[in-house]
Amino acid sequence: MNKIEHIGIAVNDLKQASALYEKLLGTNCYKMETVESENVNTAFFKVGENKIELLAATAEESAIAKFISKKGEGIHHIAFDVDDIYAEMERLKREGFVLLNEQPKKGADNKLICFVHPKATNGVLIELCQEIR
Ligand code: CMX
Repeated sequence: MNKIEHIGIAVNDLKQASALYEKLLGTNCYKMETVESENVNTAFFKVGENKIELLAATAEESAIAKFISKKGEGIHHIAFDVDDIYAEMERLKREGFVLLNEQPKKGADNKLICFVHPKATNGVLIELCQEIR
């Protein structure tokens, strides 16, 4: 894995949280995107080499809605940049991690993504992401 690509933060109100993070980080949101397959609206911020992704649910069955109802708003996942997501998924499977999808999915911000179950990683949801070139 190359670096932390972004940290995902679950929020109730994307507009309100975006305005707050713009103030906090002193930079404007550079992208807002809806990922229909994940039932989320997202807002991205650049912080040096890294990014913050704010996520709000668009449906009750969204993983974000479930997360907030159980744990409240807060850090939802840490995403790592990888060069070859297929190879990393195979490697993690061999190491005994539980992957939440068999094949990479198309995620926000032009990425192929795969999640690792938080129960297999000390309670932290991990995302692998590879830029779609
Ligand atoms: N971080 C840490 N723990 C989490 C978690 C998270 N983000 N989401 C759920 N959990 C915990 C639950 O609290 C629960 O713990 P306990 O058993 O101690 O209560 C456990 O994981 C299992 O939870 P669950 O209720 O049985 O399962 P869920 O239906 O909530 O599913 C998960 C959890 C991680 C499998 C599911 O959210 C998932 O598949 N996530 C991947 C997809 C995703 O998160 N999409 C949204 C983001 C998309 C994007 O980045 O664009």
